[in-house]
Amino acid sequence: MKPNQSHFPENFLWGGAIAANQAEGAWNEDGKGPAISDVIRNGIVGGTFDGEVIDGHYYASHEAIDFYHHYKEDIALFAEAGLKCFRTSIAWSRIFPNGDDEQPNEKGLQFYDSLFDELLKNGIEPVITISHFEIPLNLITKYGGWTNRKLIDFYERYAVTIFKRYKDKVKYWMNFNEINHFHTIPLAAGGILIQDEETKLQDIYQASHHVFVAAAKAAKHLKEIRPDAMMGAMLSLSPIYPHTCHPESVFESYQLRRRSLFYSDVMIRGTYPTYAKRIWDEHHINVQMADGDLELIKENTVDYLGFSYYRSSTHEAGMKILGNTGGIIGKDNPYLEKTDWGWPIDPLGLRYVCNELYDRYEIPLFIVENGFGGKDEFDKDGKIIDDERINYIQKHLIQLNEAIKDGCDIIGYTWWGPIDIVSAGTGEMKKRYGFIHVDKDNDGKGTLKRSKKKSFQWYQQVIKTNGQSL
Ligand code: BGP
Repeated sequence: MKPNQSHFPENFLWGGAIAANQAEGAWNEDGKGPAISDVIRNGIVGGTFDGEVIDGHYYASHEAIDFYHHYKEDIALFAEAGLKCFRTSIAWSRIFPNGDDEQPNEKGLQFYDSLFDELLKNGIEPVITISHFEIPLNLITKYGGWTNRKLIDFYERYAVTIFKRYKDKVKYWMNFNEINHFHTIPLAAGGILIQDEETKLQDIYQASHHVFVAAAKAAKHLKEIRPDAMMGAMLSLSPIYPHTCHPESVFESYQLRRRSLFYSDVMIRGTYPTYAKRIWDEHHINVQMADGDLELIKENTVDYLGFSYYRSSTHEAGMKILGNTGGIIGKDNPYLEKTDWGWPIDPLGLRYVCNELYDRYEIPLFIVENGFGGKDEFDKDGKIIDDERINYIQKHLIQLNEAIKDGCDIIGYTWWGPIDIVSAGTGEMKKRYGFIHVDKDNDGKGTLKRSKKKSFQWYQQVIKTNGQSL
């Protein structure tokens, strides 16, 4: 890109993003309690829920890449790459091991003090997700997850604790990771154990309401504790294209898309969208609300919209429409190449979605996840030449630059998994996203040694030139 073609703003937040449960490991150290992610086999979100840790089974989150003990060395590499920001989550179960404890776990708090200090020392701005697929297990087994209104109080206590503790270290927050996945992975995203398909949507919308109230309370506290802090929503917002131009296909895709924006509509506009009534009526859903809930939601909206973008999806008339969804692939799109995991590669879709979201909400957008999950091999010289990954990111960043030129206010971009981490969907290590390789395989074997891939230097250049080297 020639200098005059790059439109990334001066203070653009170039970064990387991970989640505690996919990276930290140390699942039962220093007082941490078990979280949902610690008892799912064959995946962090998509596998089998054991309900407790069963001896002899391998749980990918237990060691992960042991970021808990390696963060200093990892942050040194992030700093060398030139990251301006780093997104991670706080593990709720480190701070409140059972979720309903009266007092926080001091050792858990200390860990994040050290982590944030290390980032700041290296000139890297922390961007923090409060809850990323990692609800303390007790809140699920004892209370039934977010379907229970009590979770609002537990989350509020947790949020206030971390806001007070880290107010001088963290400015950028996100309330929940991808809660629109309540519809596709209700257990991992919302601690919702679906007992009965008949009442599934009732449970999901009730849980969603609780999450909206909790998010509003958190936003309110944050502004009181640190007025210049920024609270964001974080959703999975892949665009949905009609598979054909048949009007039914076009209309259903539009309808599906509107419904997949339900969560951002509520958290950004502060009101339930008009289409909610029809969904609720048709599915006999009755959402219980307490006095004052709607006012609270109205008065405490988010400051920016964070979202993940990996791929687009297509919809054909007559395909089952869930009440709402995000991140599904839908019908095969013959125009797009796919990753080894079958995810369609669609850089223009990123420009499309930025324009769509900015037109709808007119608040800053932050791409907090984008990346290429692929298999990496060392070549005969002991190097990983990950040109496919570079290609993927480059094409997406070029489209992001176009979206900025289109007029969208985009404040940052965080590469998903700057260092290889455990895949949320499958629990594999083999599905790698990083520009830093970690020596660990799917069975948990390996030295955990970190090494740079070709994409390390490439991204370093991109950041250094503020996108001009693209
Ligand atoms: C998002 C999640 C992440 C992450 C990513 C990639 O939905 O927020 O936690 O893992 O998807 O998915 P996967 O790890 O399954 O490749």
